[in-house]
Order: sequence, then structure tokens, then C-alpha cells
Amino acid sequence: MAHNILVTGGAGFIGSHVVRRFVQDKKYHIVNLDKLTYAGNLENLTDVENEVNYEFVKGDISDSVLVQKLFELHDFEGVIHLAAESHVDRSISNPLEFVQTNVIGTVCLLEAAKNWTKGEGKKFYHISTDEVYGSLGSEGFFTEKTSYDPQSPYSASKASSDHFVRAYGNTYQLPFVISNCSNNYGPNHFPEKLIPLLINNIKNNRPLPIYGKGENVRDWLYVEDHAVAIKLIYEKGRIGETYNIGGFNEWKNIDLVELLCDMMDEKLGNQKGTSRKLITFVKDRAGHDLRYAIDATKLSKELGWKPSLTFEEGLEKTVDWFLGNEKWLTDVTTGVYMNYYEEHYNNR
Ligand code: NAD
Ligand code: TDX
Repeated sequence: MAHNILVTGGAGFIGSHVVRRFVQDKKYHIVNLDKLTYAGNLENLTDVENEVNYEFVKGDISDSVLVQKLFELHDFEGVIHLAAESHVDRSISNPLEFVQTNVIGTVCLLEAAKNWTKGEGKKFYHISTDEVYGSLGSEGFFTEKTSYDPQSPYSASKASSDHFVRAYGNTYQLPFVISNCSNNYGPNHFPEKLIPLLINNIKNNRPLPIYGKGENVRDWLYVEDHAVAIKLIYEKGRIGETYNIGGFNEWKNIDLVELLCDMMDEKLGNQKGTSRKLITFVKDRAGHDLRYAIDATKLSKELGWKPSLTFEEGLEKTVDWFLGNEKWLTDVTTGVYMNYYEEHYNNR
């Protein structure tokens, strides 16, 4: 009998890498439930769409009738929940959408999963973010014991969803596991986020908008390394536990931007320094968290995980992917994307 898993948000950036990794392992049967919002894209999954152990369902995680029906139909052994509104800037202009999907949508899934909590070997795996821990000063790391202190509507909605998952564990004995990961980057990254936005703008000779002074720090992880960690945690992570996932790879935004500019100049055959001239400091993000840094020791000690690539290697793979997938980039940056872009960046 196949091991049925419901993956939510599998057409998004991280979700598509997770789906691919699980579909390659034929003991699993994957049902991918995704609403196909602006961030969901079936082009991310063309290589797996015809696999016999893969099925796509277009739908909303907050549609409790649909979710319940899927649980009755498939007898899921597990849920890997990635569906979310994921962009901090959008959460600042439209917080309610984040509550609807990230909080209410998560509770709808939990309600359906509640019915199988008595079953042996089930697992509800909730994918979350390091942003729930708030912002660090120049020292220290987030561990699994760090208190929650979310600062943006996005992180508040993710923190809330984490709390609901733990509450279902405590109240209804839902067998859950949670992981909180740092900033991902890599192929299929939607170009509203820093790295793919910069790649797209350099390609099109457009200004590179850097919030504030570019002094904020993020810990970057290649998306495939996150997908590997997710499979490991799904298969071996202990019920009721939280695992932090991070790249041990902190970069100040401005340093990252300069590295990327130089790499792009080399790839595009530009004279060194060409892309750096596009750097433009713009109005800061409201409530901009200064620094995130993850201590992933628990995951590496318990499950033997560590990132497989250096940042330079991962960034080069990413740049090559974007330069080699022009159609993908054009498809996602025409139409509504440009409306968003103009609204968000014009006169900033
Ligand atoms: P994304 O925005 O690229 O993709 C989200 C996916 O969820 C899309 O396919 C979208 O169509 C789908 N979706 C949105 N609302 C839905 C709904 N109501 N019902 C069903 N599907 C819906 O996001 P991502 O960057 O791939 O992030 C995936 C998950 O990982 C999120 O939960 C996010 O909070 C978390 N996370 C992301 C990062 C990161 O750096 N991107 C880091 C840590 C954690
Ligand atoms: O145009 C920009 N200019 C800029 O300076 C954008 C889009 C971002 N930035 C800065 C803000 C951040 O300091 O770059 C940094 C990274 O920004 P994002 O790519 O928007 O990511 P971040 O806000 O750090 O959140 C990401 O990591 C954690 C994901 O979007 C979340 O989903 C994840 O949970």
C-alpha cells in the first residue's frame, strides 16, 4: 500500500522542490493541494505532473468541505503543510489575506487531521519560519527554545499557526512536528523576494531597490537543502518536536547584493562594476527586522543534516537557473506582477 501524503502549497517555490523529492521516492503517493495564487505555478512541476504517484488538486486550504473530502478519499498517513501567503511586504499592505490562509487555513487542515489522531504512525508536519522568533541584535542565534516575538503581520500569522498546531497536539493528541527555517533561495523563487527580484532587475537593467541602508542580515539556505531537511524530518523527526533549519550563512543585504551584482556581470559578460551602479537605496520596510540567524544544531545532531552547498555555489546555481529559464521568468513577471511592482516600488 502506498503511503499517502497531503502536501499543501506544492506549486509554490519551496513546495515544488518538496513535492519533487517525495514523488521521486516511489513508496509515497502525493496529493498536492494548492490554490494557485499569484505565487503558485504549475510550470514548477511539469517534470512530475505525469508520475503515477502524483496528483494535483486545485483548491483552498480554508475550504473545510474540500479538505474533509480529501481526507475521506485518501486515508492520508501524513500532511506536509506549506501553503501560505509568504511575502512580508504584502502582509504589510494586506494583513487579512495572511490571517485567512495562514491562520484559518491551517486550522481547517488541523480540524480534518484531528479525526485521524488516534491512528498509529500519522504525522502532521507544519512548515514555518524563523521570523516567528522576531529580530536579533548583532549577537546570538534563534534556538528551538527562543520565545516567540513576531514583528510583522506575516510572522504574526505564522506564529499563530504554529501555536494552533501545538495546541492541537496538546488538546487532541495530534501527532505533529514543526520546523522553522531561515531565508530560502534557489530555482523557482518568485521574483518579489530579494534575490530573484535582483536577478530579474539586473537582467533588465533596472534599479536595484535596497531597503534602508542595506544593513539588515539574513541567513540564507539553498532551497534543495531545505527540501532534504523536510524529507528527513518527515521520516525521522520526533513527534511533538520543533526543528530549526538554517544555512549557518549570514549575509548583510548590501554585501549579498554586491556579490550577486559581480556574479551577474561575469555571467552576462558585462564589465565589472556595471550592475553595482544600479543599486538604489529606497525607503525602508515598515518594522524591518534587523537580523535573523538560526542555530540548527539540534537538527544536525539528531538527524545528521547539514547544508550541502556553500552560498557562492548555491547562488551560482540559482543565477544559472534564472538565466536558463527565461520563459519561466517572463511568464511570472508580466501582467499582475508589474502592477504589484509599480505599486510597491514607484515613488518609494
Ligand atoms: P510561496 O509563496 O512561493 O508559495 C506558496 C504556495 O501556497 C503557492 O503555491 C500558493 O498558490 C499556495 N497557497 C497560498 N494560499 C493558499 C491557500 N489558501 N490554499 C492553498 N494553497 C495556497 O511560498 P514559499 O516561499 O514556497 O513558502 C512555503 C512555506 O514555507 C510557507 O509556509 C512559508 O511560510 C514557509 N517558509 C518560507 C521561507 C522562504 O524563505 N521562502 C522560509 C521559511 C519558511
Ligand atoms: O526589494 C527588496 N529590497 C530589500 O532590501 C526586497 C524585496 C527585500 N529587501 C530586503 C528585506 C530583507 O531584509 O532583503 C531582505 C530579504 O527580503 P525578502 O526576500 O522579502 O525576505 P524576508 O522578508 O527576509 O522573508 C523571507 O524569509 C523568511 C521569506 O519571504 C519568508 O517567507 C520566510 O519566512
